[in-house]
Amino acid sequence: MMRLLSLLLLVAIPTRCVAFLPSTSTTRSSRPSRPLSVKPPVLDDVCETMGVTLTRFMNEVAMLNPELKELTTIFGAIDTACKAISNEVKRSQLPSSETLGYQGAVNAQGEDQKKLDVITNDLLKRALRFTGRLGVLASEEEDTPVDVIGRSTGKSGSLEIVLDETTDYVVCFDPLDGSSNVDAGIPTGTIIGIFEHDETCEIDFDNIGEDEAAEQEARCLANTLQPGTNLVAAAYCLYSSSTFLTLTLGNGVYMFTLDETIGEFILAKPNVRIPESSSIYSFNEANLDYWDEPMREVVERWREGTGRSGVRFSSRYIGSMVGDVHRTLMYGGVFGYPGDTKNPNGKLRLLYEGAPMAFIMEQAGGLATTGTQRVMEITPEVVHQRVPVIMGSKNDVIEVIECYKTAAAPFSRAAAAA
Ligand code: AFP
Repeated sequence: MMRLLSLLLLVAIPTRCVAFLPSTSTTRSSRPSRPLSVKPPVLDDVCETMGVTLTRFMNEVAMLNPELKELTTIFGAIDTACKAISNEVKRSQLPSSETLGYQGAVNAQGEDQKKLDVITNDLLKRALRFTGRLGVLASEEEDTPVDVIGRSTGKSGSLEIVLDETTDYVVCFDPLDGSSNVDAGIPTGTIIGIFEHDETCEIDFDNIGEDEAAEQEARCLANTLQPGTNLVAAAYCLYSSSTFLTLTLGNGVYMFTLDETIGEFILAKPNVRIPESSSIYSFNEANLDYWDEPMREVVERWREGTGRSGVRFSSRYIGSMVGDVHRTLMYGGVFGYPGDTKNPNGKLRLLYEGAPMAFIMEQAGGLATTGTQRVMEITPEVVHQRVPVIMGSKNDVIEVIECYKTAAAPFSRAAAAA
């Protein structure tokens, strides 16, 4: 019966979901070497109607915006990978499962890899590779970005790059964020950022010398090193009481929930908006003594109820970014991992944690800052670069930014780090 009802819901969906204004981007031949953002959309009334599958949603996007057709294929892969990862995470708790615990290796950041980190990284990589739409992908679990057609030699910085005609996108992801707590059944998530590929990146290995090839390889890998303002899409999957897939294409935030009876992501919350003010903060407060001074001040005020709103804040912290950001989007709040004296750039990674989540947060009406800079505007210098992150309800994040601005001595991250 449940299955029947769900199917009926699907056939009753509207014919139009999302329309974008005519875009100035992007046929493959005319696209400039640096990406243009997708234009803001025009939304039909029917877009507020729930019950659209992710596949249907993306088909509508592609129908109205033919230049985004290849993005549909990427989201097809993400859809499949998220369902598969969700199953892996759930089944990992069975006594017969052998997927919990450590792999016995460390990743590029020197962190112990969980077995599930490796499994989910391979899963997502395979799903994306076979779309034929990717040039380069970068993952938390890879030392350096990997091309999806050629093979990594396994040595950092020495990759065989082969880019073919259909390679349009660069995808950066953290396959299983929060995995250090996965054995305890804590919510985990996948975070994904999608950039357009720089089309000037073609390497003619047969006709150039080694030095020139190495130079061109470096330039190709730099495809991953783009600021968040160049993102064309971002998404996260949350593996929790339900499996959620939240995405933005630069035109608002859409939240899908997996209906397990039919195996489809169903649009549950179109046009998600985060409350403008809140009374919840979400930080690892054990680090408070080491934080940047302005950050400490604001949180102390919120704790005492002497902040701008005069309201005493509560604390909610899972220690798993996707879960914490998802709750922040739903209820309002401020999630952060600020810089501190031990780690001036905090803990989170810019390319596959900070920037994609900042994109989603901004598209939902929130803000994301380092305290002194908009997260979306930072150009990474290296793939695994860390970034201080404070994101969430607009008015509360503004309070943080202002405190950094008006700190007794003008706050300087370099000075704080010295
Ligand atoms: P893991 O993937 O190693 O569990 O790290 C999770 C994370 O990157 C992010 O999801 C959390 O917000 C943050 O680290 C938690 O860090 P602390 O354990 O230092 O609070």
